[in-house]
Amino acid sequence: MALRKDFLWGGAVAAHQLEGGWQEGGKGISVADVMTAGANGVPRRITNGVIEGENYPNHEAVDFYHHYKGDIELFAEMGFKAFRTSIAWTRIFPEGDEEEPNEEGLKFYDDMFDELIRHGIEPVITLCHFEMPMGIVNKYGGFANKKVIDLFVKYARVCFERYKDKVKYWMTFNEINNQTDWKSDHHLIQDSGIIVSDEQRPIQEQLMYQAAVNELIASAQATLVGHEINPDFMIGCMIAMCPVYPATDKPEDIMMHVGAMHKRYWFAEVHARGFLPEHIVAYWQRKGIKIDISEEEKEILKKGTIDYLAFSYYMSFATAVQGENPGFDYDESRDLVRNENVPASEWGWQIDPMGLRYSLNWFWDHFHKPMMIVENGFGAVDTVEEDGSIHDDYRIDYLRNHIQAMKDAVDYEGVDLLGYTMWAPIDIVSASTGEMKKRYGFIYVDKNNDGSGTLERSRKKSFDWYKHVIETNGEEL
Ligand code: P53
Repeated sequence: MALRKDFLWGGAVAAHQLEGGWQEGGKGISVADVMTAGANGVPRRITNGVIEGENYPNHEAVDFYHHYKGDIELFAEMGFKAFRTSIAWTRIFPEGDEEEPNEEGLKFYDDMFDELIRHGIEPVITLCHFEMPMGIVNKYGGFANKKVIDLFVKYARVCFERYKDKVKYWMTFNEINNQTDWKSDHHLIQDSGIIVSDEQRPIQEQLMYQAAVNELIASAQATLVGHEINPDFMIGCMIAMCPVYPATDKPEDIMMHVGAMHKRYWFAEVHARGFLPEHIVAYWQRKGIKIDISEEEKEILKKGTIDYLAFSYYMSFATAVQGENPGFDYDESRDLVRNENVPASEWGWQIDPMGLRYSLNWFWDHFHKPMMIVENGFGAVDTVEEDGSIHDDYRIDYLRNHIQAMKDAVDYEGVDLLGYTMWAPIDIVSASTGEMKKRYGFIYVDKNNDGSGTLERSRKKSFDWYKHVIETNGEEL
């Protein structure tokens, strides 16, 4: 088997990481707007509102808001068939709970989608990519609150209705499973809009599970609404796939791998199969975690399953059992070990192309749903030569090896793959660190960590390489 003829080659980004224009067109403040710039090993801080004198890299980002026409022109030059981005919830509902949507925000995406379509590029759209309105965080406490389900479904309905003739491929929540690492304040606010108060610290894990369940219900409900509006919609989930290998062949480590896969991927089980898997229900009971879910909501989960499974893949993890742990309960902040069989990037992300083939097989064997790889890429420091050229052979190597592994899963194992949108075709703000210098793009943007730079765009060596990959439908890497 080979890649399908209509394979969706392209690139992926998220609104808050490239648009900028944080106060333009009536946009409200999102969780990304209160995150400061961090660095490698230095976490981003979440400030109480926007504070004068702090560096918030997402406020301007790379100003796609004003540059999108030129940028799309460059994507078209590479031959993109698809472009994945997100709608900033705060452009449509600035606070999150308004009666009426913001027309100027809707208009911006109308124009941008038109521009893509004019170039023959299919928009692939995420509804919620780490950019929940701060209004929802402050007034409702984020997704731990059931009321937020309705706010999300309303927002989804507005988008589906408005763009029903322009967008076919949708995703509800980006990397819904990053919050598996529930001890991380960063993941809780990014995924669920939760800022944990001192009183809530003891129930932090329960808060995460309740928020995730509410998101899964909201996702299923939105999927049902979307299919009513346009039965041709393809509505998917989006999972951060970092397969967790057993570090050794000790039986306990194998079970630890099973426990880790359960904890990281039960989200996908609900999205794809429509019910809460037994292992997670058993875990909640054992830990005294109380989850509020009605019979009616369970019915929604059952009916609103996904049409395709989208996932990101950057790296694999490895785990080994640490001491007494009969439940093989995986704690992501404790149970990961370095896998010495694979190298790592400067940011410590383990580079493992075979892990992508493994992931495609794991998802396929579990769910038998069509898949899309909606993120895969290499964050690295680029050097601009005297003449302005950038020789990013390390990026080409990373992508080549991963695309080869993806093709192998199609050729050898016959998995059903719809497309591949690499992260990110143009340099943008890093989600985890807020840096500019952790670059992913084929297109260089002259912008630095401290916010300086002309925002000028230029082509890296990888630009022509990817163009050729698309031209040959992945035959020549
Ligand atoms: P940055 C963790 C693990 C894997 C992917 O990440 C992750 C994360 C959370 O940061 O995020 C995804 O920019 C995410 C994108 C993000 C991209 O990976 O930290 O969906 O928004 O930019 C790359 O290097």
